[in-house]
Amino acid sequence: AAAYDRFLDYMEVHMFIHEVMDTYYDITHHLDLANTTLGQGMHGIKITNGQPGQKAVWFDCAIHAREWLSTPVCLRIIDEVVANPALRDLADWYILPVANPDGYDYSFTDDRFWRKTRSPNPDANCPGTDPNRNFDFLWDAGNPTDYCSEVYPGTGAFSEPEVKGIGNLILDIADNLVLYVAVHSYGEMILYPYGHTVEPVPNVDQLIAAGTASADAIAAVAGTAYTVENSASGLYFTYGASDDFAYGRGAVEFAYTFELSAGGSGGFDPPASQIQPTVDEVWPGILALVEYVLSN
Ligand code: 0X9
Ligand code: ZN
Repeated sequence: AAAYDRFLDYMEVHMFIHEVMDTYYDITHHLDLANTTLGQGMHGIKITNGQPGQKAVWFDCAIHAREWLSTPVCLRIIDEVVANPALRDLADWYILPVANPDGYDYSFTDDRFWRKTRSPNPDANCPGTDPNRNFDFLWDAGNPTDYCSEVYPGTGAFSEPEVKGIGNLILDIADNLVLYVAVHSYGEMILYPYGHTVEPVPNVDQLIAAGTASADAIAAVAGTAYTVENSASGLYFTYGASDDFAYGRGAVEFAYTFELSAGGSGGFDPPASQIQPTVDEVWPGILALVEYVLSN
């Protein structure tokens, strides 16, 4: 099992994925994703019982570098699914524990609160693109020279190789994919599409019902109250986010962004002691969500 008493750096996450693949070689596959801007491999895992045509569910974590609490949630999902054959009979599981490796590294080495990728910009003082504004669905240039913005969306949709790789893999598996989840921090929210409008989507009732089943399962553990909300009304307006991409491109019927609990001085820097209680309450929420989606 992964360590939940401290935050793992990217090298350690990489090693963990490979340990899991060595131990469970008959039920795991390495995800085929592009290299990062700085040339690092992206390390995600598919866990499957091997039966063709099963429905599939997707989880990615730490697409925002500083949101360290999200990665252990992805690691916990891996630990659960390799240990429980019944979970593999429910669905094929696609899990990407660090979706922005270059930024994640930088948040360990230089700037704890780094959010974006590390791709160069014309302003050398302000590198990086917000990967969660870079997906190819209603991508919006905003102010195209505002490189220093924390939500700078890049020079075009999919300008970031990490984002392009994730987006294209999601489209590749769309026939089987039913659920997309991005794990972020912070806010104790389960957000559903869209981020660009408060107008209800066609299956909004189902999205709320599944999200509420998840929130109820989380609350049952230790009382933490996640709210279930439309992204645009619950948070703010966005374009080019991953959940809206997966939903809007028709890859899934259910798409969510989980915002975990805050911690530390800046909300994004909880102490390591917060990892275990977080994964202990969020895993039941993930399981309830998957069970709801697959039975509806
Ligand atoms: O703004 C974001 O990308 C996410 N919040 S965070 O504080 N982790 O940066 C929320 C994304 C929610 N989804 C959409 N707006 N589509
Ligand atoms: Zn985030």
